[in-house]
Amino acid sequence: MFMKKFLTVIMIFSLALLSLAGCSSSEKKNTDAGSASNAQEPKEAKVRTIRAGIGLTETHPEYKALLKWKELVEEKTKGTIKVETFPSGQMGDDRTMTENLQMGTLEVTIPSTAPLVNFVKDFAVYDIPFLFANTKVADAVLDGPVGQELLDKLPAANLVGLAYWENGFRNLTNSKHPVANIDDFKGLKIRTMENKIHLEVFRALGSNPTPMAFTELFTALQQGTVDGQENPLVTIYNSKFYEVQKYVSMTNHVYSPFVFLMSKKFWDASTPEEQKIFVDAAKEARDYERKLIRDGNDQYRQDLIAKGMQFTDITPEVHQQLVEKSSPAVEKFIGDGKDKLINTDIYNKMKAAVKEAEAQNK
Ligand code: KDG
Repeated sequence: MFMKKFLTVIMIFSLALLSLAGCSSSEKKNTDAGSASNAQEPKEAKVRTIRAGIGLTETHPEYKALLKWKELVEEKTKGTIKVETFPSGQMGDDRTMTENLQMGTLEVTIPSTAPLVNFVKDFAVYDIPFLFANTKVADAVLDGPVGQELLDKLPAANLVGLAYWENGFRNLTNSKHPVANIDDFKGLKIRTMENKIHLEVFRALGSNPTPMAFTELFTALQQGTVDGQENPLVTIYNSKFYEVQKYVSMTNHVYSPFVFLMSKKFWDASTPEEQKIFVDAAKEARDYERKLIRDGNDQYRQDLIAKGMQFTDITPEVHQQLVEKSSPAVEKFIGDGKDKLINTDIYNKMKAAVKEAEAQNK
């Protein structure tokens, strides 16, 4: 009896020992990274997905450059990050997509700076009409310290700005009549981006502006809810506004930058190596995007004429009148009060940076 009990205890004890040994060897397999046994059974790396949405069409350089960014990121992260792209406002308008980035339900969007003012007001400094005389000045300022200082304000709003891309110099289109003089603005119903300065400037020019999301614009033009809108030629062409607009005026009234935005949630969950890959790729794709737009501008004009649009170039005298009419509209937004959009410090820094860039690009 005693012997039987003794043998049973020994058996249970040895079984327990055996199973313990088995368990520890399999545990070892999983934790011993780089061991020979592990090399035969590689642990699946977790693939993370970036969803990137923009408002413009698949044919627009903004989307082509986004595809380039995707290619660079997927290649450099060796497939551990996958990028899914959504053009033509499939994920909503600039404002909605930016809100979704803040909440972490979308990872990337590339809006104009104008609607971004509703999230970080300092971006309003880019809404000053005729701030940049040409793209050389724009590039120098945007890619320089002042541009970076503004990007550095984004994380406080749960957003991360990787680089500035180009939307471009904006020009007025409408369906009513050629706009060659200030008087021609009178009474025109113009869609503007959702931005207080743009609204005020178009009011000061005598038109009747309405803020509206880009995703609603084509239908609004088609149905005559508005008579006109303003965008760079590249957008007027790729968004087929020539189907619903007749006249283009080369007002070049404001240079519109895009900001390549990433949700802070995704950024914070990425390694420093991945973060560097995101930024480097955003800069490489930026150069590609700017080149596509700039090389294409003359052709867009020809193509829009071929589609039946009538162009009006603005004389230096009318340009001067546009500057004079729009300045007081902007001035009321400059200052240090709570109701102001452009604080004196940013304004002064911007003016100094523009001056320096102009001197260097003479
Ligand atoms: O993808 C960017 C567009 O959504 C938008 O910013 C285009 O300039 C634009 C506008 O007029 O809304």
